[in-house]
Amino acid sequence: IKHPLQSCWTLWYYENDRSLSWEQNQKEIASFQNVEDFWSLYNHIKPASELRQGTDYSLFKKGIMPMWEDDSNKRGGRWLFSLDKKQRNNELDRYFLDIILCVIGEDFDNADEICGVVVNIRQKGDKIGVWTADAQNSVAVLEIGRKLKERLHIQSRTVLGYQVHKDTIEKTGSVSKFSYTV
Ligand code: M7G
Repeated sequence: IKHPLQSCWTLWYYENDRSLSWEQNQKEIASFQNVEDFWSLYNHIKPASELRQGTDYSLFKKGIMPMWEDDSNKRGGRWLFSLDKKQRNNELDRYFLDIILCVIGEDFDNADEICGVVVNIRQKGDKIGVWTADAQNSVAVLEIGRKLKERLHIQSRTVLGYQVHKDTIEKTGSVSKFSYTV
């Protein structure tokens, strides 16, 4: 017997091919809706730490594209986990897996607000984002942020920030402000 998940999830892979648009570089890999199929997929793909720089994995509820423009994302934002370079070797994969398990387990009062998870593999430091649907829904955003921080055993003095996608899109320079912190 397979153990069903609350939602069906789709894994995407992004690779930067300059001859294609950003959207065209998002490739759908596979979908799953039970725990066993999640593990066979997870065990089959390269861990994030072994991907090339400039690539992403995105795991979104089926039907939501892993981009700001999707109707489910356009009013939303992300809880951002910024890792430093040395964390790729020992912490990135564990963080990403723990976040995925929280998200697909829908272990939140406001699990409906979660759209997906993205990991960006970048030279300047890898990032994991947990995308939620409505940046104005402060109750949901904060509940999700607090729970993630607790589940991932992030030290209380480490600040986790939430960025509204609109601010990320319009940002000038390399930093965009946090609308919430936990
Ligand atoms: P990134 O890959 O999120 O982070 O954004 P990085 O700056 O650390 O590499 C890099 C660029 O990819 C953005 O400036 C956009 O040009 C493009 N991009 C990223 N995202 C998440 C989107 C998206 O959702 N939609 C579109 N159209 N472009 C995006």
